[in-house]
Amino acid sequence: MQNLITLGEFIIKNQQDFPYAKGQLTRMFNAITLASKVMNSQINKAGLVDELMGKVGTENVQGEEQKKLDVYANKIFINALKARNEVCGIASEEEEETIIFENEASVNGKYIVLIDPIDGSSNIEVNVSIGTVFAIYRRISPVGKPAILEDFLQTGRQQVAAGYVIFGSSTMLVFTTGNGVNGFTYDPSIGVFYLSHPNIKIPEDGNIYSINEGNSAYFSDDIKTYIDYCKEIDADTNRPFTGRYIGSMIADLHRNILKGGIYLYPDSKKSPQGKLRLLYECNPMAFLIEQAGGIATDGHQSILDLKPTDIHQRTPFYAGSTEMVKVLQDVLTNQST
Ligand code: AHM
Ligand code: MG
Repeated sequence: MQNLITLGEFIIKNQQDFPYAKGQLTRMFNAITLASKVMNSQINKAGLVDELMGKVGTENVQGEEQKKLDVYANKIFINALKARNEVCGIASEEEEETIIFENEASVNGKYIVLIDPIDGSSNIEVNVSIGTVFAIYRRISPVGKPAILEDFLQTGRQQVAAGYVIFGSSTMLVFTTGNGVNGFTYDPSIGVFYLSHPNIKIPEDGNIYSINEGNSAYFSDDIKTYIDYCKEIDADTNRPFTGRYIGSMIADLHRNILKGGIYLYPDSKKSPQGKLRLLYECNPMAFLIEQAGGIATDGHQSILDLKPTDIHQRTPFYAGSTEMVKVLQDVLTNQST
């Protein structure tokens, strides 16, 4: 590590780039980092503590089984954000309805947070990387009153900040406030996040493709054509590409952002709208990827320009290195590869 700069110092030093009140951003990030530290400590003992492992026996609104850690993380992030009164509403993968705070302090909050508290839940029990992903918006409804649904249904372009925490071989927070992307690595022995990855840029080209190829039978011909292209031998374009798929979107994208690559979760006969959720998975990752110099698209347009109609809606999602995503876009618009 070259420069010992903490996350707190970095936010204070760079908050002039944030176009709104500085203390508010600091307090929201304090909430997110505090909750991340709690999660880090809990995840590290997940195999030891029964209360954290396994299923709750309930399903979330997506019809997916909730894991104990999903429910725990949801509670921790909501409570940390609620306690700081900057946020007037939260939408979470684990909550069917939006959470709209009605207490006097919170109705004056100017921000909305959309969050997937644990992404990659299927990996919890097998000690593989999982993460948390969040998007922050300014509310559009007047302060002083409870938030309204339209506050949550803004396009991804309106995000004022977004980020993810990856709980991997180390824990990292990666975020943007619209002025580039920076990554901070957590030192659990002293409880501090340090700037470890300043000004992250995704390589313009790469040779990693990440897709659940087991679903191939359900894919469109275009996606099958693109997968065949990834596997062809061609020295000029460094093919065949390397296949890497963790099954935690944050971990797959984190690797591809650092190394160069493309991530695909298409619509298919199995998942007609795709699987990933626009508001709290794809939008924040798309904001980060565009800020890092890459592309995130639903195959037709930038993810950030999609107009949401439902807090839990899904979208096809293709994201990564510019040159790689462009080739995919050519295939999807039926141009030759
Ligand atoms: P989750 O938020 O319920 O964990 O679901 C999202 C996850 C992504 O992290 C991952 O990329 C994808 O689902 C994996 O899905 P599949 O098992 O269909 O490949
Ligand atoms: Mg989840």
